[in-house]
Amino acid sequence: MKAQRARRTELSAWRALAEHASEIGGLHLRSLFTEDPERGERLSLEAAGLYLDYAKNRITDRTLRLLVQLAEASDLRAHIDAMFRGAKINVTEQRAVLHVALRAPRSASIRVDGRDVVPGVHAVLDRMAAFAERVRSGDWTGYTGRHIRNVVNIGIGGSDLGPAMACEALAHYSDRDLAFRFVSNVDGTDFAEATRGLDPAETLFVVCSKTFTTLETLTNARTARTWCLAALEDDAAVAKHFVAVSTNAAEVSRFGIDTANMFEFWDWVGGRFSVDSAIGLALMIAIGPSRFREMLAGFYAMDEHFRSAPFERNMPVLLGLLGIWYTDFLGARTHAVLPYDQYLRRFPAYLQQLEMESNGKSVDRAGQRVDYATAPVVWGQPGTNGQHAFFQLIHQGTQLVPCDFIGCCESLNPLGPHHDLLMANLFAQTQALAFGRLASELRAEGVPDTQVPHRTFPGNHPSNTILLPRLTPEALGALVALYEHKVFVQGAIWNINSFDQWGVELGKILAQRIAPELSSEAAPEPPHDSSTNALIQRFRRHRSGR
Ligand code: G6Q
Repeated sequence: MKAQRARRTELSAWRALAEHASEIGGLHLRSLFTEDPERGERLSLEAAGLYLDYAKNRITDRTLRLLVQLAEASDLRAHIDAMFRGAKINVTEQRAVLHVALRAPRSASIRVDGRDVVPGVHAVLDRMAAFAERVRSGDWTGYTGRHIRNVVNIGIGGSDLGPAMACEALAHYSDRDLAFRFVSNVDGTDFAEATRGLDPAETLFVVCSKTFTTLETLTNARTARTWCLAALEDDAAVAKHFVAVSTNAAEVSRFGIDTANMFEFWDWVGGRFSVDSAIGLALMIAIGPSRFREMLAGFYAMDEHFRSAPFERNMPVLLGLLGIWYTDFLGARTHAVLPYDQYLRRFPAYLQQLEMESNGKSVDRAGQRVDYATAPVVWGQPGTNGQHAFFQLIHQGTQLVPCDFIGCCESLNPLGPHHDLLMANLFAQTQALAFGRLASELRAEGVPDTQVPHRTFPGNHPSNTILLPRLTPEALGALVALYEHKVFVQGAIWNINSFDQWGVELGKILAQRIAPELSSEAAPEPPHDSSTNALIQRFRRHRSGR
C-alpha cells in the first residue's frame, strides 16, 4: 500500500465530487427516473444471493464514475488486498484484521507473522461443533445430571451484540427446547431478569470476553457463579455450567473456568467483527453446527465477491460509496437501517456498533485531524412499526436521511396476508420517499389550499433496498459481511483506522476511579468538577438515607 497521499479533500476526485454535488444537488429522483425508464433494472446488482436496488439514490452515472475514481484514488484495492493477506492494517494496535479468515475454507491459507491461521480457525470450529452437539443432544449435562435447557450468554459490546442479533435473526432454525438469554449490562437488572425463572441445574453460562478483563462481563460472570453455586453448593459445578470464549487463557483460568472448557479466538478478530468466531458459540448451540457452517458459507460468498468484483459492480463498495456521497457531499448526518423482518429486529443495534465504533473517528491513520465528515449516526427499527413513529421526519422533516430497507421475498411464518402487506409497505415507503406527492396532485384531488403545504411530500429522499430470497443462515452471513465490508470501504476512503476504539477507554478508566468514591468510607469531598461531585454526593446521601 502506498504511503499516505494528499489529504482526501485535495484529491481531484474529491474536488470533482464536491463540484458535481453543487451541480446536481437539486436534481429530483422523479426526473432521473423519467429520463431513464430502465434505471430500476440498470442500477441493481446481485451478489452472494442478495439483491441490491440502488436506483432510488440521488446519483447519475457521472456520480458513480466519480465515486469509483475516489475509491481508486484512495487505494481501496490495495487496502482490500492488505486485509485479505493479513497485513497489520490496525495501525494503532499493530494487529492484522482478519475476520475474513474466520470463514475461509479449510483449504485456504492466510498468514499472520508467517503462520497460517486457517487450521486454527477450523480446529476451534470443530471443537465448538462437538460441544454444541453434546449440549443439543443432552450428552452434556449439568452438575446434577440434568439436561441443559437454558443457555445464558454473558458478554458486552462485540461479545454480545453479534450473537444476540444472530440468535434472534435465526430463531426459526433454533432448537426450541433450549432457551437463549443474553446478559450484557452491569445493571444488575439485566442479570436478574435474564435468569428469572431459570433453574441453575439446567443452565449453562457462556462467558464471552476477548480480553476477559471487561468490568461488566466479569461482574456478571461472578454474579452468575454465585447464583449457580447458591443452588448447587459445590465449586465443582462450575466446570459443568460455565464455558468461556476468549483470547486470554490465563484470565479464564484465574476466574475458575477450566481452560478445557474455553474456546479460543485471536487478537486479529475485532470484537464487533467476531460473531462468526467462537463468540458465536451460543448461536451454534441454538442452530446446530451445520447451519452455523451455512452461515459461514454466506459470509465467504460475500467476501469473495468483495475481493474480486470490479468496484462499479461490487455491492459493499457501492454501499460504502453511496454513504460517502450523502455524508460528505450532500450533508447527511444520519443513516437509517430499516429491516422489514421481525427476526432482524436487532440488526440496527448491531450495525450501530459496527459502523459507529469502527468509523466514528476524527483523526486519520497518521493522526491528523480530518477536514471532512466520517461515520453518520446509524439508527433504525423494524418496519412497519417505524412507519407509525419516526418516518414522519424522514418524509417531511428538514433533514436528509438516507435509508437502507431490508426485506425477504419469502416469509418464514407465512400467515394469511401478512407477508404481502409487509412487503407492500416496504416497496411503498421507498416509492413515497423517492417520488413524494406534489402540491399540484393534491390540488387536483380537491385538497383545500390551506392543507396543501402540510400534505405535500417533497420526495427525493434516497434509499437502497436489499432483498433476501428468505432469511436463511447463509443469507444472514452474506448480509453481515456486506455491512462489514461497507464499513471497511468507508474507513479506507476516509483514511481512518476502522479497527481500534480508543473512544470507549476514557469512560472505563473514570468509572473505575469513581466506583470506590460512592462508598460512605470514601473521602467526604470527591476530587472532581463541581457537577460530578454534586452528583456523587447526592447519590451517597440517598444511599445512606435508605
Ligand atoms: C468491539 C469492541 C468492544 C468489545 C467489548 C467487550 O469491537 O472492542 O465492543 O467487544 O468492550 O470486550 P471483551 O470481549 O474484551 O470483553
